[in-house]
Amino acid sequence: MRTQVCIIGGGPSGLLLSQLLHRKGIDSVVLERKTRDYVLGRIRAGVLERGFVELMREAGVSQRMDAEGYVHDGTLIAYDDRTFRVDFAKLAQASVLVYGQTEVTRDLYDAREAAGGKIVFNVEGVSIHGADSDAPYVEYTVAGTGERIEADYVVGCDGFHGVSRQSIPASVRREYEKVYPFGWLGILSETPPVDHELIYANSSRGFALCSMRNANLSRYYIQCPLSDSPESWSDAAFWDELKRRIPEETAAKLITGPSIEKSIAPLRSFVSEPMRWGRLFLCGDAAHIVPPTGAKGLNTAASDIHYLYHAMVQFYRDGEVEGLDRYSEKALARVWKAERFSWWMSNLLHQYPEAGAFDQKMQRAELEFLETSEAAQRVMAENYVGLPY
Ligand code: RFL
Ligand code: PHB
Repeated sequence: MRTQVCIIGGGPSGLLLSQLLHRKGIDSVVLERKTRDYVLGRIRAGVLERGFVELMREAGVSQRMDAEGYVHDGTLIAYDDRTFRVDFAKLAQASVLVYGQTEVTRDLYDAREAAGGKIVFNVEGVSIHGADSDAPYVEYTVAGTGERIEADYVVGCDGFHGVSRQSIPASVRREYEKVYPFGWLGILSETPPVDHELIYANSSRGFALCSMRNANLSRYYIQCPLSDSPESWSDAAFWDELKRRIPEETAAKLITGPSIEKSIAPLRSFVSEPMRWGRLFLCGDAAHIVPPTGAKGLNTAASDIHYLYHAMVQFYRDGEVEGLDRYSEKALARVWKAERFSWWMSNLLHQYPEAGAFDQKMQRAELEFLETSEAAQRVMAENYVGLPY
């Protein structure tokens, strides 16, 4: 088989790129290791930056998102017995949209299928060859049969555990990593959200986040030790712990119910440079990971897609390779700023087991400064709604 762009990974990055390219008449094939239902069963991001929203519109898949997404003009931050609001609309003249990654991915699958897009599910043993030549190709097996796809370019959208990053020789790759000494235990429940905005809470018992998907679907997280397992947390124990970590008046109005999903995510900051090697490009979690605290993971994947999509259009339309040549540099410049913001917000809100009395005072001073300084809140607002592409 031959295509113009072979995309490895059918998560949001791969599907969005495939759909955007399709709209410009550029052909692609998406190879996905799992099934569509499996991908849609992963509960992940919930907050979309304006740049992501624009890309979905450009991809022609924004109808449901525009109708059902919730515009958030600010967020609440709670610590001790205090709560303050960071007003995105006032400080950054922008907002974010609450619309789940599951829905984004579903809309993209529907659009690719409606357009007859080629997505191969259940692929195994994907390997990339000749990325440093003019004739790259990808090999894989599906249902026991070996297949080969020749392409102009290969794009690795296969997440943190994919094969694409590993296909770049170790002598070329430079990796930067920070692993945090805790995880997030998250639950999804068919209950109304406790507030119409998100609440990020720093409590002496650990971080908590009240988030949502829609008017009757809530998403809550609490910081937990990495040694915990979801099975060791009953729903009742989760709700009790969450209530202890959020402001009293919020806890009093929290509506609880059975969880319909419960999982633990480790927190990690990670960047692999460069994001291009020959004719192989990396996008999204394949190249970088952020802790979820600033809601930047999916959004940073989208900014990679933005740069690569425009570079590919420039190449196929005008024969111009400048955008492709500068992809890694441009994407990484924005990636590192999202890394900085997520790291800062994680440090601000979690209890670190190794933190001494001095570190605790620093965290408290930072929270008080953020509460009282409009300049500090503007910095947060600008980053939260998403830096310009
Ligand atoms: P994905 O979503 O991991 O998709 C990669 C796809 O590639 C497939 N794959 C392969 N296919 C073929 N061959 C192989 N060898 C393959 N290896 C892997 C996988 O099956 C998969 O379908 O990466 P992508 O597309 O780059 O998207 C990235 C986002 O999923 C991720 O950044 C976000 O979910 C992170 N994230 C959040 N991001 C936000 O912007 N806002 C948020 O509010 C937010 N909250 C979160 C999050 C991530 C979380 N977890 C669980 C990690 C909350 C959580 C709890
Ligand atoms: C979520 O709703 O899953 C969510 C929201 C905000 C974050 C992280 C996750 O910072």
